[in-house]
Amino acid sequence: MVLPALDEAATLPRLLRRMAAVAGPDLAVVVVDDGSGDGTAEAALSMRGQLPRLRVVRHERNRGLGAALLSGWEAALAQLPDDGIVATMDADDTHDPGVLPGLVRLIRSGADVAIASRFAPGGAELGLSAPRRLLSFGARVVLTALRRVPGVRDYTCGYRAYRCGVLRRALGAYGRGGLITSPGFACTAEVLLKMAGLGARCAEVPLVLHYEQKEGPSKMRVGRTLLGYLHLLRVTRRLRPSA
Ligand SMILES: Nc1nc2c(ncn2[C@@H]2O[C@H](COP(=O)(O)OP(=O)(O)O)[C@@H](O)[C@H]2O)c(=O)[nH]1
Ligand SMILES: [Mg+2]
Repeated sequence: MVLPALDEAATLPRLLRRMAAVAGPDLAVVVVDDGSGDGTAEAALSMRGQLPRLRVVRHERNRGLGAALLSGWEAALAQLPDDGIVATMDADDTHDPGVLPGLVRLIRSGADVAIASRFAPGGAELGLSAPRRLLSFGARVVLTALRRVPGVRDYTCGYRAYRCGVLRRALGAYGRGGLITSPGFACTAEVLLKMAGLGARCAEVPLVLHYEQKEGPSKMRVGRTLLGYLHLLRVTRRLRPSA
């Protein structure tokens, strides 16, 4: 489990407790503290009693979500075989750890990327502002029209599981600096499109996003993420997901 975290000390212990209840104490967790100023790393480490295989990777300065994901994946992949599974989710306790077993089942039954999807039948977004709903819906419509990936409705949710071998192959094919080039949260969609372009099979389970549980401010910068989507459309012009 890889958790990118920027100033999430208030929510991380609660999320990690819920995660341990679902997955058990053997779950390996990598928290990437991306230059937080609120004791995020210490808050995570305080949960090692319940999750002994929890580690923290620290960035001295804030480097952004994409760099945090890459650091977390490298740390996780170093200890996992190709048929292992790496999952990612937000650290703000709006993603239900109860969805995790469904993601793992999808990978075990043949998917390379399993997506917790707000747009799959049974999924929903609760408590999200109108502009934010518009942004995720807009990204869905535009990417479905221009960069459709079979099996995918939700291109931008960060809650996913990846088959390790396929993630490793994507990192090898693009390099660390090439897999993620989009600024802001567009990196989530970029990874998906690039992995699909290498032939990764994608599948979804429904996610009810509990944004009404969000305590602090969102870390998403809307302008930066919009620019990120434009950049993404440019860099994925030649990608052809195989069906
Ligand atoms: N490592 C890292 N994580 C970030 C950064 N920005 C956001 N995050 C994390 O990425 C996840 C998504 O951010 P969040 O505020 O939940 O976005 P929202 O739920 O879409 O409003 C959370 O776990 C954040 O802590 C960043 O610059 N670096
Ligand atoms: Mg979130």
